[in-house]
Amino acid sequence: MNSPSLDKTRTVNGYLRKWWKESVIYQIYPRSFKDSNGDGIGDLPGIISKLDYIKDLGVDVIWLSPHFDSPNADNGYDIRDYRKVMTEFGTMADFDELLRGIKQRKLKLILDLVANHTSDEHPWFVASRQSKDNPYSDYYIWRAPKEGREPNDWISLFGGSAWKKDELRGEFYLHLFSEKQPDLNWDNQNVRSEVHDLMKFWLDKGIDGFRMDVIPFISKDQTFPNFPKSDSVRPEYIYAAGPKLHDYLQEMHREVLSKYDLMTVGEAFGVTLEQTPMLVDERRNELDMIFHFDLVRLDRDGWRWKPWTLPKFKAICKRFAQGLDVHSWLTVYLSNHDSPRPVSHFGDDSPEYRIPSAKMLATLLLTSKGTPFIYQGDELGMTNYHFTGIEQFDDIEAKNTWKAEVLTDRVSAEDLLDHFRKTSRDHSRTPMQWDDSPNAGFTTADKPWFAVNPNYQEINAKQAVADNNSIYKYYQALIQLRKNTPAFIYGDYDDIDPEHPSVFSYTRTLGSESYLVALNFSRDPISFPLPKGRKARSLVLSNTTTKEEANTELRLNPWDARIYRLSN
Ligand code: TEU
Ligand code: CA
Repeated sequence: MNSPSLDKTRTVNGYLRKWWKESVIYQIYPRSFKDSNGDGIGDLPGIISKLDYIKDLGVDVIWLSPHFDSPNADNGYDIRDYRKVMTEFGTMADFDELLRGIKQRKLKLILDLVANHTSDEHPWFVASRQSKDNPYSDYYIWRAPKEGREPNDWISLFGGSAWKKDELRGEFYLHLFSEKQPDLNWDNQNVRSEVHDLMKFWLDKGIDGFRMDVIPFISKDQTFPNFPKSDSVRPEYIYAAGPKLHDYLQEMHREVLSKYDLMTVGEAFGVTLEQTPMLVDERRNELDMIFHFDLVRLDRDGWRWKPWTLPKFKAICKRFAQGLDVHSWLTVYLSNHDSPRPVSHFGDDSPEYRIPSAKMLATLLLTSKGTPFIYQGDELGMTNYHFTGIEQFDDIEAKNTWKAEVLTDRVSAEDLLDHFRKTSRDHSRTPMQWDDSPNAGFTTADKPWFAVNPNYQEINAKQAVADNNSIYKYYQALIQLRKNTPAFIYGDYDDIDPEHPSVFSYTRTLGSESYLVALNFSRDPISFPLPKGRKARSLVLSNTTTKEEANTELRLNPWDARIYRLSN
């Protein structure tokens, strides 16, 4: 923490100080980040070549999406060997060099622990399906047919049943994701010990923690009741409420996490705000923080898109910023490898407003309450991709949903494509745009593994780093501001006008320091009255050239973002 006012304190505003509460985290999806050997696929040496770019942005921690050996049914979230680097990404020597480069730059590295399931090509599963009485038979969840059918009505989050009949073993196995991602049986102590051991393997190399993939799903009610009759409960809320989740996380904390100075962040699809302290209250010794999905999926109904409003968006932000006590910490994110690009999702990716709206969203991300996560390319204002046909999609979730919905004539191809154009995970997986050379400098191959967004000629890192008014430069300024302003980290949050249809304005207050953030989520110029008795003493940062020193009201331009120091 650069701020001198915090150097010596152990608690701030009632919060215990921790390095991961004061960090800004940058997520890398290795397949799409940088290709170093011309095979069209991103790799670890490619990341090494861009560590200075990441360091210069000002972030503190890198979250690396899975780099482990995988057949890539789900781009690495289907692990075949937890102790081997995926061949396309390089070697263990490359990993060791990457970690050295990260440490040399005083950055930290967290890895993606995918332990709810493995690949069906993992040796454990290959053995498990051979028979019902070998040492690996119970590493996964097998059930006999029930009246010749699936054991219950659970569905895969990628479409279709969550049960697959294995002809070799003659039983069904559970897969909450694709058929090539069989769920591990965490009720089996041997499975838990195997996971603890693989965690230690990487921790002993010197990594600084884990992002834990769908970790709340690991415990299942193994009587496997059907879904509750009311179809209002989405499957993820059932899957995230297993009976022994907290036992297994506390055991993991005892056996592994407590032995290292690390951070953990659980991907908590299906966990409510009310359930959050059970997972992250520091006195429970489970996880440090979790990702919620309420904000990034406020416009979602399963795979379907639905309209959203700013008051609804703000209500979610307020609920989370004010809904936890000092013993629980939050994450803040607007995107990752599973979501559309923020400037297309929540901003305005038109040529006229892409830059101000991307900066406006960055202002929200970096002045909110909770550890901010930046997804690769968002610092450039990368946009969604203009998909025109299902054949352009790579994501197994898109392909399986297409099979389950269109090939069964439940919905029309055009209808599903309309939704995918707004919601698909593939939007965030187009290659990072480094410069205006062919394939955006991502690869020298003629054909990258996935299509490069054709707007790379205007939107690329080379241009951004050279342009003082770029989104990248604005992210740099915001990150520095956050690090030098404890109020943005530990300060109280208050929404100034929750019902305003277009302006999101809130304060962050720590002791005598108080800041006002005003964000215009629209193309309309708006006059926004300041709260009674509060004067904006000085403009700290804005995404435009305005110098407006406000007293009683702000005249906000389209997609304006302003940060003012308030005088009490
Ligand atoms: O995601 C879990 C998950 O549920 C999200 O992918 C998303 O909510 C889902 O696509 C439903 O719309 C994690 C990883 O982040 C994701 O990339 C993996 O595909 C998934 O788990 C399985 O490992
Ligand atoms: Ca490569």
